[in-house]
Amino acid sequence: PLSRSVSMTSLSGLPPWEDEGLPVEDLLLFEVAWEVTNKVGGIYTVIQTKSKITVDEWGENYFLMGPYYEHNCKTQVEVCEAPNPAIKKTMDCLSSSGCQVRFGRWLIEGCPYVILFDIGAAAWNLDRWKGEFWDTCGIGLPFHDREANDALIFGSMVAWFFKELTDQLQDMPNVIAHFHEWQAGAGLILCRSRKVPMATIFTTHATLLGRYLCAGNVDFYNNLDKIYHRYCLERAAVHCSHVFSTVSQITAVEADHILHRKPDVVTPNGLNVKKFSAMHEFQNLHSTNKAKIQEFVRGHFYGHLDFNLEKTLYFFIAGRYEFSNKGADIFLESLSRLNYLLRVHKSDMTVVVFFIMPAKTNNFNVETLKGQAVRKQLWDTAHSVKEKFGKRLYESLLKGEIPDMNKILDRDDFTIMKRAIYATQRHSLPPVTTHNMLEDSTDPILSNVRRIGLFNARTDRVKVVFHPEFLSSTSPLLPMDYEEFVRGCHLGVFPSYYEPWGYTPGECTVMGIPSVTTNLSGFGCFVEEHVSDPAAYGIYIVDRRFRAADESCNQLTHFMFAFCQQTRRQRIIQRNRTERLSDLLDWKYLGRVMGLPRTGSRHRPNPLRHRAPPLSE
Ligand code: G6P
Ligand code: 1S3
Repeated sequence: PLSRSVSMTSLSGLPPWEDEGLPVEDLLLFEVAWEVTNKVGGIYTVIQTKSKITVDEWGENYFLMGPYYEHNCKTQVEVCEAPNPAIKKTMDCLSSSGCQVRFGRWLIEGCPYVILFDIGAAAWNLDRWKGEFWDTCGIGLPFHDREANDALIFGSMVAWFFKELTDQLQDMPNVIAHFHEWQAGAGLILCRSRKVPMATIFTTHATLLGRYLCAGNVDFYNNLDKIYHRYCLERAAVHCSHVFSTVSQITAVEADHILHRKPDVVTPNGLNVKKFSAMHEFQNLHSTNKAKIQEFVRGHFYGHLDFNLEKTLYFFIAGRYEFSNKGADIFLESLSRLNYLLRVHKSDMTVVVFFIMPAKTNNFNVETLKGQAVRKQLWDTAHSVKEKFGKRLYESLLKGEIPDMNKILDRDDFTIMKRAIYATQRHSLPPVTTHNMLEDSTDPILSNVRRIGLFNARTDRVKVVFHPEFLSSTSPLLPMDYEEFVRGCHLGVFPSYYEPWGYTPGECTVMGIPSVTTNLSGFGCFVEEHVSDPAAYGIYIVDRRFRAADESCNQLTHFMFAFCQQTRRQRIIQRNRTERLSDLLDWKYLGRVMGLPRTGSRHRPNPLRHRAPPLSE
């Protein structure tokens, strides 16, 4: 049976349960990750987005395992009894030995079963488990590394669970467990060293060393004591697993060099794509959400609104604030060049660029809030004058007269309007940041804005708005959630340096919004491989691998400048094309086609492997 075999693939290259026709009922599938019900970064998105399609296929035989946190459990999980008797017995066994394990349904699409392990309640075992781990694989975890210690407690409980479970199950059903990232690695190492009869998969979403080496501005020396043992854990998990996978080809190369094992399979990250019944609904959504962004811009740039909003484009970068890993450095440099180009070419286009990256702040700043208040006041004034105007016009028409337009508004009305206009005068430029920054003088975005001088002057064709907080529909400033905001923008710019996959450009794609990515991001490489003319489909790939930084900046500038020269019609056509790529990123497709389109006749042909006609067609 599968659980006793070492190889997860057969001669045909298919997984044994497909090749041998092993029914799903004879298998139990577990996914183990620190981010199950616990959002830290991208792994949460991976698991959450593919849960529906996995439940559709595996039904009652699919379980997620993660750490128990009271708040996460209370807000996301419907606790219930485990319906599978073997799992229930296993949980009872752990509980009677002093561990706390919860079972329930995670309230996301598909409602998968979750098994959550209480790390705190089992912490009294830590010293013993550390000793056992050392005896097993010679990896010692230092006292002060809380994250690694928690990972070991989690792993020890998971391994204990699988030992008990497979004892209960005897031969059937077989157990497959998929572990994600080094935090789940200890469980895998322990299962293998204890010869638990199960098949194991290990996926790394980034390598520890890769991330440290690329970040550049990380305090390397003061983190040295956290790196080596974590690296050992990661590497041991990689080598212990039956099947090792990464989320992209670029991380596969990194893993081969840094972890010394070539991944057996690359499993690109997908999304749960929702199609609208009306084909052009996403274009309408662009329009309505752009209108909301325009309202914000009207307030933020009050007194300086001498640019045409009909000829204004909205670009943005968003994500964790890793200045150089996420490419905010080359983005700013390219914006300065774009500003220059638009000015010398006397372009009538304006670009408003949003940086949505959370930093330490002390709430919104007064100038930004005032902007929205001034806009509101102008709106109220216009509204009350309009009411008066309408009433007088109506009265006059009732008398059968066309009113004298020069007299329909009186002196008071003009006074109110003049006062409202005077209130829009300002003596400072529209602010670059929307919040009071706690580390204003050393903040990397602000420091670079100061260096390149993009201060939102009237002559600037590129304006910058740094919103150092994630978006929320309850914000008094820009009341939109992230999805609405993305839909309202024209271009997402993500010129990352270290990005094993990178969900942000993919999220733009499925919403029909063009984006910029790089050939150092997993997503960028994936698109380069599967779409022959990515730019025509609204995915611009900056070469950060084979070009010097200055050349990459020029390329990015060129992409943005060319984008600014498109007509509205061309943008609409391009958005339609971008949206057509959604299928390629859908788990429905990626979850099934393990080898991707190029690998064989089982897979449907990829319609995107041909050149697209020019945008005017
Ligand atoms: C969508 C709407 C159109 C609108 C256009 C604006 O396609 O359906 O009605 O004109 O967006 O596009 P733009 O690129 O100028 O924001
Ligand atoms: C990682 O999360 P991150 O933002 O730390 O995993 C994500 C999911 O696989 C991936 O998209 C991202 O590039 C990695 O960096």
